[in-house]
Amino acid sequence: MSLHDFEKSFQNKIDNEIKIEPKDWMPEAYRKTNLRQISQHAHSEIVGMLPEGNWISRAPSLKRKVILIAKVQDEAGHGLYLYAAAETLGMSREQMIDDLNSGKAKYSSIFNYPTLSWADMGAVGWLVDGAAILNQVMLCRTSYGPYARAMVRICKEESFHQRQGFESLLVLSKGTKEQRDMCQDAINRWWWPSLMMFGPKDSESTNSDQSMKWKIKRKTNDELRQSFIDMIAEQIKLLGMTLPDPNLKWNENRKHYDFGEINWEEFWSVVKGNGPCNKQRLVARNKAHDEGAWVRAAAIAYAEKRKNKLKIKAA
Ligand code: BYC
Repeated sequence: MSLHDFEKSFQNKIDNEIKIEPKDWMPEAYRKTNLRQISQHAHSEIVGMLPEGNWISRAPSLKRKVILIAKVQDEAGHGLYLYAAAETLGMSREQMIDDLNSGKAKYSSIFNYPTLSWADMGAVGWLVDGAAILNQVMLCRTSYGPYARAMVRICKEESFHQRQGFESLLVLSKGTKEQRDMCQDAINRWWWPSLMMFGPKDSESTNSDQSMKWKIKRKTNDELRQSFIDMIAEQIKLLGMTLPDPNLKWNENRKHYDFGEINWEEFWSVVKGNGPCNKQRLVARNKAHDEGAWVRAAAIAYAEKRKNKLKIKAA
């Protein structure tokens, strides 16, 4: 078969909703795009543990502490499923982690913002996990098999994360004036960065067109962002709080909420490494990696020992 035939049969599979599997032929650019997106996604889950981990020791009750620990552990699990999916595309986990720790690899802009109060745990759950899940429900149907299957498991946990975030804010919204103020302040600070999670506007999105043709993405950045705004603009009414956007208004013609301009300068500055916590996040990841060296060495030594034992048994 010629290269043209391979490409044709590959696109046919995509058009007919047949998943692409690791051993199937795929265009090099498809492999690279998936590797880029899945590894960035894995890094986001791992770095995403830091802003929430910050509050584990200060959770206001045992119940909240247990929930938060479980949630942070879930994020670690999501990172591991995703690294495993990315490894099927030919890059080692060590290389991916080196790229994260050296600052070469991207991860979601959202995790470069600080978590300043307890209400931030609710706002992260409701808004950040809420944005993540809209994107990830779409990714359950992505064309690359290992990524789609990882997403199914992740989405089950993520929807629980979002509900617990909302419930936590609901309690604060019915509390004292200080608690209500803290709730509103957290929403004010996390709203715009959450909208940036969906990526640049479609007109500025370099990867979207090709990723839509390959069904890596099924919806564009702007489509998902609009669904998120429509959902949150309704849910916030239940909290009795407001979103910090004077231009947020239901548009009867479009059947969607209109919203104000996102600060794209801020978004690109954060993506390029100049957000409020970029440096802090990389320092924390590098420290954890260095301090975990003995665990990796012990795991390798144990695996070797087991292998030798099995060899002796077989002989
Ligand atoms: N932050 O062409 P575009 C979670 C980059 S974590 C940083 O539209 P694409 C959770 C983009 O990489 C969930 N960079 O890109 C964990 C590209 O640069 P490169 C994280 C961004 O890939 C703990 C350039 O901008 N979710 O749930 O077609 C606690 C142009 O953009 C961002 C995922 O990772 C950003 N926000 O679309 C709580 C979902 N946006 O790579 C919660 C998987 C864009 O060409 N990823 N860039 O140098 C995706 O669905 C897509 O990658 C995106 C972007 C929609 C994010």
